[in-house]
Amino acid sequence: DRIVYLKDYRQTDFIIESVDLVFELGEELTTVGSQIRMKRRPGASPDAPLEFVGDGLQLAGLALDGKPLLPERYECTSDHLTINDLPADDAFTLTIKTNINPTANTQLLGLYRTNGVYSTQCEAEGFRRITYFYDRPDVLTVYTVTIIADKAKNPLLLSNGNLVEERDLGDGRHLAKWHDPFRKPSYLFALVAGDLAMIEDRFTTMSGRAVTLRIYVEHGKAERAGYAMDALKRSMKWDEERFGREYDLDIFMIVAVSDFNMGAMENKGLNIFNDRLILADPETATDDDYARIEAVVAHEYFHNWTGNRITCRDWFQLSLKEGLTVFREHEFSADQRSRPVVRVDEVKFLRAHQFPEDGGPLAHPVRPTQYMEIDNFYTTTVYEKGSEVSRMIATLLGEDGFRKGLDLFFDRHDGGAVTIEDYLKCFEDATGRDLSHFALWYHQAGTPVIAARSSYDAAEGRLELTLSQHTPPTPGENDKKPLYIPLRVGLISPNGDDMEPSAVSGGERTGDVLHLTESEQTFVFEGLGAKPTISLNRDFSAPVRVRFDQPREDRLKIAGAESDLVERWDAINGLALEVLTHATAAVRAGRSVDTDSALASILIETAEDGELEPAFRALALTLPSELDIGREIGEDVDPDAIHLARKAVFSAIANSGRASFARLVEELREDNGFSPEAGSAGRRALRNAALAYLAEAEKSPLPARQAYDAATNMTDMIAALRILAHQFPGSAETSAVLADFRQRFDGEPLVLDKWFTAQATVPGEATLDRVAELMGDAAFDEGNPNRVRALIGAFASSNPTGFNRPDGAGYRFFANFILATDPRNATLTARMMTAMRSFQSLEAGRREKARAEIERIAGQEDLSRNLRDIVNRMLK
Ligand code: B3K
Ligand code: ZN
Repeated sequence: DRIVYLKDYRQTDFIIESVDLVFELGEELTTVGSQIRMKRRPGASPDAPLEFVGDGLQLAGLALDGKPLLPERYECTSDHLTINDLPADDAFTLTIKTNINPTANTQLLGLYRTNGVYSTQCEAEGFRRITYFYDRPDVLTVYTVTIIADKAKNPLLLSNGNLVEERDLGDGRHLAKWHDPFRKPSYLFALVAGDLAMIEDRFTTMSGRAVTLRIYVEHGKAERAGYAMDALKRSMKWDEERFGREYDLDIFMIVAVSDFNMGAMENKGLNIFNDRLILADPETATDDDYARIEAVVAHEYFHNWTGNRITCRDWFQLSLKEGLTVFREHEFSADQRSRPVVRVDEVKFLRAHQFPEDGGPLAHPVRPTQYMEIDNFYTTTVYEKGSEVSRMIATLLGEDGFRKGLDLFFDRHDGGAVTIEDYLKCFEDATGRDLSHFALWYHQAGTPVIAARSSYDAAEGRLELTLSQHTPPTPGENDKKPLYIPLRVGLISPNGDDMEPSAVSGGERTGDVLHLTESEQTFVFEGLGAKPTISLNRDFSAPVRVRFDQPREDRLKIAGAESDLVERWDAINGLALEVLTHATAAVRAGRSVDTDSALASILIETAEDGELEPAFRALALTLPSELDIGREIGEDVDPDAIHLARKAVFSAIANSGRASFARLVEELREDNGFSPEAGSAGRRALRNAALAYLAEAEKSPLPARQAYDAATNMTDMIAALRILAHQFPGSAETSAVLADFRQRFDGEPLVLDKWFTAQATVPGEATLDRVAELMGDAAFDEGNPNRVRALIGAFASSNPTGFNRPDGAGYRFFANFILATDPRNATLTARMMTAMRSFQSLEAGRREKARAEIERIAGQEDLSRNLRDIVNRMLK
């Protein structure tokens, strides 16, 4: 299999001036006509052939300036088209016809038809499944798209840009023609045809232009698109206010489809979404769904500037658009909701997904230098770590400096396809700060570990803080260099206020940010009237692990009173992890679990603290998951021991806080209707977290059963159902509620996904059989990625005891599923396979059984390139 290297990048020999596409849509036979106006690039060799790529294509015609090309002039297979003897200087027009079958396209990449709707997914390399082309992000051109289709079945014909023509063809078919004035790469091309419902709204941009907004969804679901529309308008406004970015076409459309490989896609003027990220109402969507919808609608919209107007030169630069857009999305969410709560969620996500990626066999830099399959690089490293890197630039330059740099980026590179170096250069030029050392964040993989030690000289009022950094080796990269790390550090006085030293030496300090640039550095703080409590990495200013052997009383102080809520949560979480890992060790050693009462007190006090917002209290009250504990332990992991230990700690907290939990459940009852707004969501989160403890303390399914019956929204309903399924498996109440839910939401696949997941994640050996049984449920559809992820994906990635059954049956089942599904949808199987990437951290028995199954997959001959790439790297 071919490997693509960054160092091999070179420009194309030909330039495309414009392309005209004509689609005659047929369910099993769609013909695609492509008329490309092009010319040789000045300076390119006069006899270089034209080399286009395809993927599984069938050529149905080829002409140059209107005359059919003789076979000796070209060479064509299903995956490439090479044409010789093209004009040295003159412009020419190439006409290519291909035949494709959208119904047979189960990969959901290129043009596919499911559920009666034609839609496309072209990023990263899907356009080549439609026609032969320069399917690469640095070839930008103007598209005109004509769609012809049966009118009764496809009243709706959409593509990028503006509608310029629409007419009946008289034979039952009709035609629509779209023109997108903005030059774009092929990965942003989109087409949708079918019969859908629509909601419409308007937005007036800051310069006074009226933009029509439309969201298309399945018939009968239009009322569920309102929240997405609201989120879209808020995103448009926010991007104007915060970054001065205005929308540029007269219409912005979103289409929700039910069969989609990922979350959503930012096609110019025509975003295509997984319907689970559009559809919401109180009865069918949870608060988390609302938050995701808001974030993803914003994310895809923000791509219009960061990704579409300025795109990537090549796919190695993917984080140029993704990391930056995630950062913009995070800032938007922080402004719409509670900033510290949003930040804590980001930290949790990064630690749960990106850190393990960075510490495992699939580790790669934010800007990789090689790939076998680019689809496998849409990772948490490229996205979330990439976002953290942009956040660190903002931390180093300040909000104004960051804005200046970004303004320059938009000015300088609008309409371009650029690199991460181009991006960094804008911040350097706008602020005068040298970012050459900082740039290493893009090129070096692995999560840095910062070790800290401190000493305080009371007589001198001087604190010395020594920080050292070390990045563990990652595959193919043993030798790590010190990074440029901005670390926000708080010094807290005995009475809880922040202290400001009279002088700081040992390295640069801007505001409360220490610039850690060496492998070891000692910062000296002078003029401190009392011994401070040190709070490291406030607001999670750098994506690092911190090892700081801090006295327990300091950690308790941070957990109880730190003004930076992110650090406060982290201290609470750290105490919980410590208790839970000790408890796990005790279980494995056959000792009884020592359930620390300091932890229980701090959790209960925080949960009851009316000064704090409920969403934060809910975060504090929720114990780290079994997966979190496994990651903290890191090696020789025994999921069963973790499960027992967590259960014991959970139960002890439940018992000691029983009265408080009962009170919270009572007080937080909300009677005046549902609002998806963050404050109400926080109250529901706190109440449901308390309910889980209360049910445990009462050793009874009744409180959850009552909550289920009383629930008036999906958040409360699914929370109650989960408590029953996870804490009271096999009880009569649990069976009754599971059956009720199944029947009540029959015909609502997105809601039943929650039902699948709640059951697939029930701890214990018995779940495997239940998952296998659920595959036979009428609502399960192995061709639909949402269903597959909700049931099998959740089982593999979020059920440590069930999936890692000591007998290896979980792995065998999963491997069989992956092998059976790979031919159908390789993007999906490769992505799901990463659930096993941390198998080396398991205890030896499970580890070897897991390895054997991964090896069994790797031993098959006809694996997709996607899956082959993942299993090969996992086994290296
Ligand atoms: N850019 C798309 C992701 C495409 C994934 C291709 N395998 C959505 C997003 O990040 O906004
Ligand atoms: Zn994106």
